[in-house]
Amino acid sequence: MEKKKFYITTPIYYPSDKLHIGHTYCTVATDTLARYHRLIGEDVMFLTGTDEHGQKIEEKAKEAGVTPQEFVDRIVDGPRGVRDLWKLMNISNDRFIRTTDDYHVKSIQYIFRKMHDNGDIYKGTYKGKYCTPCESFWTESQLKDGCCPDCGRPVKDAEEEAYFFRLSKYADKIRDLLENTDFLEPRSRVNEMVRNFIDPGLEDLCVSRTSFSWGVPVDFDPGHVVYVWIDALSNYITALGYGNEQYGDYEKGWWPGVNIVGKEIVRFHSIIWPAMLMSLGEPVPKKCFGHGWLLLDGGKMSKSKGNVVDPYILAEQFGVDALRFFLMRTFPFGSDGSFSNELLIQTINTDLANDLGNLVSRTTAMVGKYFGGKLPAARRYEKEKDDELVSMALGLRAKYEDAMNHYAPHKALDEVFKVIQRANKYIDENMPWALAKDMEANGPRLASVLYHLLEATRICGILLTPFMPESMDKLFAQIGAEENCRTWLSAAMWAALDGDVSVTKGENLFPRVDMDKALGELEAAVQAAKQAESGVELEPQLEEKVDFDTFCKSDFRVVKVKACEAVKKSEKLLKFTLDDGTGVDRQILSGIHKWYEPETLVGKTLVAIVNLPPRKMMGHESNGMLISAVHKEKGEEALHLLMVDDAIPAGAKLC
Ligand code: ME8
Repeated sequence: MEKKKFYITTPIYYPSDKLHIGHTYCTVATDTLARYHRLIGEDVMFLTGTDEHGQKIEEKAKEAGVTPQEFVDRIVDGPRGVRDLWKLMNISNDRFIRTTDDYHVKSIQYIFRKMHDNGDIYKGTYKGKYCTPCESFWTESQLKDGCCPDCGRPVKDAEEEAYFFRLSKYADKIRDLLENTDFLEPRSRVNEMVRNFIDPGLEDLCVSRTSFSWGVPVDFDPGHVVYVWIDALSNYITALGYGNEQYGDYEKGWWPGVNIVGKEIVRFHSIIWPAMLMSLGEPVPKKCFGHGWLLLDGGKMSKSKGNVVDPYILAEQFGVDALRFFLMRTFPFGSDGSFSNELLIQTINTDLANDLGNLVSRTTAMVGKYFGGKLPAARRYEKEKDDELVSMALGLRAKYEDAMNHYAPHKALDEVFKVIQRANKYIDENMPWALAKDMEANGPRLASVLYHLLEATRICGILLTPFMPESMDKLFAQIGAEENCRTWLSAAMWAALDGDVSVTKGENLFPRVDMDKALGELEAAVQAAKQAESGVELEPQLEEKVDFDTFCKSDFRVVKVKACEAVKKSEKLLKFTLDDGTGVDRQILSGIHKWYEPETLVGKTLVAIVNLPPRKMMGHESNGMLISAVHKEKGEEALHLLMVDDAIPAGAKLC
């Protein structure tokens, strides 16, 4: 019998900045689901890739003094680039698409022409608003406080000859798709889409640009490039061979697939993308799942928040599987969640070191200690003591399956950990160490207890494989589970392990993390990475995505420099004593020694953000950050502290 096909995709990453833990979250989640579908026996095609065109990339490449192609090549294939990160994170994608790949470009031209020829793309003049960082066109009515409703940044007026896609024609069909099918999940996103976009009336969408050139050219009208979202969304079918000869998989039952996307791009995936497919006469995706955001300090993550959220640093410090697990365990898929290093360490210690790690190490150690590593075949089952654990472990697969099929990996993990916790309790209830005191009388019972623990561990291990593939391989090796005991089928079977199974106590799978030590090491790694990066790439403040409400929480004040000195043993840091109008001196450290001698700053009137959490730098506490302007001068980073009129009193609030 032919296996059921399952096609799953992540949104293709937009390489305008470095990848952060938020992107990693999205791709790890999709990988976990892909691995789950392989585990249950489906034929899986998992696609990821990069979305490489658009005005923003063109601008960034210009800033960096390279061609757009060189710019994206470096981010995608360069050291610590996109491919490297997915390799490190053990992402099991079957295909990787780049929208600059020749076959994709060819398909986009085919798709655009087809939609044009069937009357769904027509020429007109575009007058409206454009958000460059988001590559999104907006109508006046869609703006929020005059700014981009997605990122809150200012938009530009735009007017140019352009092609339009008759999105309005598909409004009723899209409404039907959203409201009357389970295409879009979580269901809360349906309301959002219908209320914000369908109810006010779907307008035709501008789908070509003439003011820049880094995109797929419209082959029948040179000078126009295809709107980057038309280009990017199509990747899900061009990667299967739609409109090109590179792959012949489109017709082979892979499409329609499942699109896993972040909530801010649900609009593109649940309205524009299905409408494009309708126009092409192709089936719409089976599912669009819009997951939530990982937040840092209450806002969406972005590069300028710093390297603490650099997935490389976290994976290198805590291990890939621990990081993968944390992302799936802690944040309900579909909702936003607040990331913190402390939470990551707590999760590793509680779930992995204490619960799972202890279960494995205690069980394997006891089989070693009491039976020399090989269980004897003689057993004594005690119904009232064993039944609960056995039935919980046997019932686990169904609960797990239900959660995974409903895109709720966090719930699946909840169920697995209930069994792990029950198994640890079973050790305490049955006290193997007490049984071992009289091996002659209790040997068969002790063997039975340990076998049950191995079996419960084995079942949990199978179900944890999509989350932590490498560690579960190690776990199976320790508990003596051969290939046939690692299958989906055997996850609903008791006594799959040989009666006289051999066990090896191996390395500790998940060592406990010392919170303070780890936080210190993390900070050092972050600083080292920043140092390595500084001068190589300027952090452009314009690229920061901060929504308006978050921005309003920032407290900027005028401050006067009472004293300023260089920090000993630091080449960069200056220590400021500031009058901030409160009557109590404020201390701020700033890495600007390269540009200023401390004595020249005494008496100056500056601007600082004063409500950041305190930070320790070289043993000194810093309470806020001085604001400066940075730019590049002859390839070198230049910095100017923001100085304001001395007539403004200390403590004056900037708003
Ligand atoms: O959107 N938390 O690319 P992208 C959770 N190229 N998910 C996050 C996140 C966060 N803090 N930050 C980003 C694009 N993501 C387009 C997609 S698909 C045809 C084109 C997620 O690099 C984000 O929601 O901006 C998206 O799903 C993915 O990372 C890539 O984001």
